[in-house]
Amino acid sequence: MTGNVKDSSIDFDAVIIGAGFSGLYMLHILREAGFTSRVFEAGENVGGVWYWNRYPGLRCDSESIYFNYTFSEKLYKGWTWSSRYPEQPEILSYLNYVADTLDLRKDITFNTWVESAHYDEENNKWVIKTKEGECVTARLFITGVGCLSAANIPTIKGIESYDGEIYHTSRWPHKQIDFKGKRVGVIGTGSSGIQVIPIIAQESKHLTVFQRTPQYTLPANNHLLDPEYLQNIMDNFENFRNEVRHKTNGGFITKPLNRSALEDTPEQRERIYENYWNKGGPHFLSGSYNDLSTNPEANETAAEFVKNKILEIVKDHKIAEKLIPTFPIGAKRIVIDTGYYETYNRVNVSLIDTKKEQIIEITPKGVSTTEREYEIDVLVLATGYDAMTGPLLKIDIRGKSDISLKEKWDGGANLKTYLGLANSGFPNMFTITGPQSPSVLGTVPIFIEQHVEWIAECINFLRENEIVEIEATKEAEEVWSKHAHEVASKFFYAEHDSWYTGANIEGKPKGILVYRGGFQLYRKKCDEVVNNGYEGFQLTYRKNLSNNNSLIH
Ligand code: NA7
Repeated sequence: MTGNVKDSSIDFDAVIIGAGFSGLYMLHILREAGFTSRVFEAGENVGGVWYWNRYPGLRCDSESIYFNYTFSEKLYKGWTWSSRYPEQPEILSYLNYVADTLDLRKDITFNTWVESAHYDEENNKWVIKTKEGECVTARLFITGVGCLSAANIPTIKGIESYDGEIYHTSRWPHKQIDFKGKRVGVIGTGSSGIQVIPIIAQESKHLTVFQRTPQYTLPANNHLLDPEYLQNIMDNFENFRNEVRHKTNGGFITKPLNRSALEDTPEQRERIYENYWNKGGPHFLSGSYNDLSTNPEANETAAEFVKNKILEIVKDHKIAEKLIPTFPIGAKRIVIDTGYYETYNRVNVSLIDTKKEQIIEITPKGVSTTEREYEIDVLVLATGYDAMTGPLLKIDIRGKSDISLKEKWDGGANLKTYLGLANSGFPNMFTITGPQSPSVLGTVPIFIEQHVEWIAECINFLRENEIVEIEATKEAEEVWSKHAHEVASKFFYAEHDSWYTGANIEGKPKGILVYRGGFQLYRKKCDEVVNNGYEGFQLTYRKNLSNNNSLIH
């Protein structure tokens, strides 16, 4: 891999994990400010989740015009998206374009898995070790490991005995999988399943979908982007950037109507919902009535509309009934699709409701349920992720007194962070889009930019003020975690089982993993911390240290 340089130096100002959206920008901004940095990346190229996650049909559920960096006008204007919702190969090309344009690869070590990061209290440095045998030190340790990057591999009995081809959607091979003439099984009907199912149905001999929980999905209404529309954004870039960064949830510019769903007549509601359904994408929820997430009765009107759509689209009533979700709409992350419900009108597609016909085991030939054995040539696991905390807990991260992050969070049962960015007991460590930050509840690259810029400003502050150590206090963590719970409680479904709460992983304690206060409130809180002299952080000045530790270079 070109650019996969193993630097001869072993001491850096910052070590960053991950060469996705987070790691690339973090590296760039620190390098521009004169800090020495190294990125470790497990993949053989840049991209992060967009490198690993490449199943057919994969598209992002954020609109492409927002799904990029906005920090550089030149960078923004040097790239043209083709369609409303970007598909994975295009996102990956975009990140390669960024890495090339900013010449980032020379500071990235690819094909390298960070196994551990331990804080050396005596020298105020992080000691980072890789599976490949490297050991480096850094004043600052920054994780850009993604929110949805640790695959949830189901522990179904017999899975290791299966003789056919088996793929998890998040670790898709870097070659085309041939489904032609094959019997394919898909386990899981979240966003990944819902995107891959229509494509496999078209290519395979027969597709059997094993559905545990039906999910709400809305038509993406994807289309090619009008060059005039794009030109208008380019011509008004400064306004666009300001709007995206400071007035919205990272791109969801549609504001909800200023009224409750219950204020309208059923006919009026039908017209509103139909309008937003046809617009496509998540606007159905974010752009229609203002109380769908706070009032169960209002929520039920939107859920009912989608249920009726399913009954209208899916011709076989029995199949349609199986596809109707029974939980509040929006409680699990809303999915957007292209032709999902229509797929169940195909004769080569079967739908198994595994709550009624349970999966007993995977056999060498296929999937065995309480009813029968399904012979399967290719088995696709679309079973999602150990979200938010999962990617961090896969690494042996240890702070002061050799306490691991896992111990500190009690495996997740006692999850407390400061702003989702920092943790008490873990000085000089920052988690980009970490648990209890807005992370996935909006357009992720825009949220990443805010985190990266906050961290970079903080690091500059440390350098300018000869501060050797910055550490979140326990009190600040308590306050932040309480606030995260309070803002979540306004959403009547916030504790519903989903990957937002960790309930999708067997044995994982349920918690509030994402910050639901909104991006603008979050940004304001982060800015206040800075304006109040890094309130909630304990700062250790060099002059107060007996060992006169060296500063950030
Ligand atoms: P999700 O949304 O977590 O969906 C995973 C699906 O897999 C879901 O239908 C699960 O059913 C099902 N699942 C998980 N484990 C099992 C087992 N053991 N047996 C049967 N079915 C299982 O992950 P996705 O990858 O689709 O999407 C994640 C996010 O990525 C998405 O929200 C977008 O933001 C992008 P369950 O609902 O738990 O009953």
